[in-house]
Amino acid sequence: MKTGNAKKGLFSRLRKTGDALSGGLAALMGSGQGIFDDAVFEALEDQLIMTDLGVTASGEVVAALRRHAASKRIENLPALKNLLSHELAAILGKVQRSIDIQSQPGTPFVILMVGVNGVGKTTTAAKLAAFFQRSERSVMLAACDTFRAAAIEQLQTWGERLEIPVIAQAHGADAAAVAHDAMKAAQARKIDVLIVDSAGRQHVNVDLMAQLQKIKRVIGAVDMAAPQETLLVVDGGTGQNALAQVAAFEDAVGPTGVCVTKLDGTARGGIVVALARQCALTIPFIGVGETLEDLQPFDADRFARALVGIDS
Ligand SMILES: Nc1nc2c(ncn2[C@@H]2O[C@H](COP(=O)(O)OP(=O)(O)OP(=O)(O)O)[C@@H](O)[C@H]2O)c(=O)[nH]1
Ligand SMILES: [Mg+2]
Repeated sequence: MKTGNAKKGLFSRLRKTGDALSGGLAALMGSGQGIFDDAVFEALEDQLIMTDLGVTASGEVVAALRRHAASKRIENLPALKNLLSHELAAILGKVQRSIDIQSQPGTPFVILMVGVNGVGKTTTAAKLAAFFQRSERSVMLAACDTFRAAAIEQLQTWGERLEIPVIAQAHGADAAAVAHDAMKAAQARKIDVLIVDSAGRQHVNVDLMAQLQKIKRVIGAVDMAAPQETLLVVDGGTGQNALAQVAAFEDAVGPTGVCVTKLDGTARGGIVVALARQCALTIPFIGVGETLEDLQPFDADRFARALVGIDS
């Protein structure tokens, strides 16, 4: 993916949130004529909460803007957007992290995908495979969702499109046994990156967590250092429930990072700020569409600008 396109892409992909915030800000500027009184600040805080930024982060951001406005007049809409994006970027910067693939021949870098049902685990696994392929890494997929009937075929279809091997067993097989097979196969074939898909159920489902723990144990038994990453996938449109999902998975399987998907389909992209503010986990990638190219390494500054509707 070319960087220039990616830059343009993010603004248009986050357009729903960008338009929502930017429209709200324009209305505020109109009403306050650049003079920000309490009523305008309160309205701004409401706008931020509406995009799912969360009450805490919205309050902090508005407090910072208040401090700024006290010392300097905010002249126009671009100035307000700039200030706001700057404040958001300060929060988001803390969770930006790129995944550094360190692998030796015969010791694959293992990424385990986890998350509740329907959030985009399998699609994100395929997008990640394409991402690492673009940097000349050999990739293998493991179909450890043996729970949902069509899950194995879904991953195999991605594997065919990407021309990468998919290790699978029959529907209903022990997911941990598939993980074990995949580890052995990836080692034998000297694969750089093994991406392990898993089944999704609700985060309160005890069986799901037990199965994920078993998958992790089996992977770790083959290579103590693996899985190097356990990525929790959350749907950006789920709202504040995403925070509950993070808490449940943190307790059960200790994710190393969060991938927030479907940010193209929601006007509530502020959830990423809420996650950044309230969770200890980093955000290496975001999903902004259904195709293989629609996965982007998370860039705090660019994301903050797109969120407030700045096209840059
Ligand atoms: N618009 C949009 N759709 C996405 C994105 N990521 C995934 N999807 C779609 O979301 C739907 C579910 O994706 P899956 O990858 O099957 O989700 P999953 O978590 O593996 O689902 P289960 O295996 O049933 O738990 C599919 O239709 C995907 O195309 C995204 O970033 N944007
Ligand atoms: Mg799936």
